[in-house]
Amino acid sequence: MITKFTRRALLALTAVAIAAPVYAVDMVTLRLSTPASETDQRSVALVDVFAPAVAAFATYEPHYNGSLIAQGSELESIASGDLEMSITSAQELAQFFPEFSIFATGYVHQDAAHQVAVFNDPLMDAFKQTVEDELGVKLLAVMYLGQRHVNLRQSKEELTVSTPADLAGVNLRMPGTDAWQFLGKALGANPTPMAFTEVYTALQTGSVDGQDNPLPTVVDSKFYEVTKQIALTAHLVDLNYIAFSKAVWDELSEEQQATVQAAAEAAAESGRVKQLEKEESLVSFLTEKGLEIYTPDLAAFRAHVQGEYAGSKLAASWPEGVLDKINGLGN
Ligand code: KDO
Repeated sequence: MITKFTRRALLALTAVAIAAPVYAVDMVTLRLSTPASETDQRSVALVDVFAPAVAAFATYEPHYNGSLIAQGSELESIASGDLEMSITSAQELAQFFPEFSIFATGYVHQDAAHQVAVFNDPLMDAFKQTVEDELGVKLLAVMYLGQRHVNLRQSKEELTVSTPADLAGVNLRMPGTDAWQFLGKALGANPTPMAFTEVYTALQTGSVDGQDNPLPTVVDSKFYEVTKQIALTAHLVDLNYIAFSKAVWDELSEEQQATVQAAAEAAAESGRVKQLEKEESLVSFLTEKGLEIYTPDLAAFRAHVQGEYAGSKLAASWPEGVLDKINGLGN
């Protein structure tokens, strides 16, 4: 089911991309747009692992910090033939296909390995096929972003986060799609939609009270300079998908397609390993920077978040039985 964009509009976009290929057959340029920085582990993995693997027939051209396409518009750009790649999220896909919100739901994915098992399981086939058929986008591999936690400007003395009730009235920046905003409310906060590239300044000036992201992002984007505490809510084991233009894919030989697929999987694996290492080591780095880091009442957060999703409009879009299958792939 498509919500924000009509099926006809999507087909028109993908028709343009298919009818007007602008790529040389022997050498293609693969522009990737992401709000992430150049030093984010996903960006690094794509440059270090993906780019050299496809170099015989493709020039990889990344654009960081949302400098080419604004966060959230990348999928439309791929569909219309204006972009070849992005690191997209389930939340962004849910704007087109609400059933993707299942992968953006709090406390569903358990860890990085669970994400991979889910992505490679036959349960994903219908999801991937819909995106390919209706948006002209191939989802090649799943990238690990990490466990998202609540990161606030207030000190722990000013506000200690034990349960969702403690986040009442807290102006928490979340990315600007429905699935993200729902998660922010489910956490008990007052979510404020905002592009990633604006978060540092918003924290600095106090136009928001906090943000949620994994520890490697807090460090990479220097949010620790403008915040005082992190409550380790682990409310979302967050993922991104390597999104690739189907129109470009169809220009490639079978051998080149296999190379692109393998390169994407290898980059995702490399980024995952490094991101997991960073998550392990960064608590001490952030503590040294003066942040108070502590674990709230996780059972209370989990129960509250799961209660908010149960019976929600989002949950109504999830295909029958998929949540059970996802849970069955976990520990
Ligand atoms: C963010 O905007 O908070 C977020 O973490 C959402 C992710 O889906 C991803 O887009 C990420 O930003 C960017 O890649 C920047 O790291």
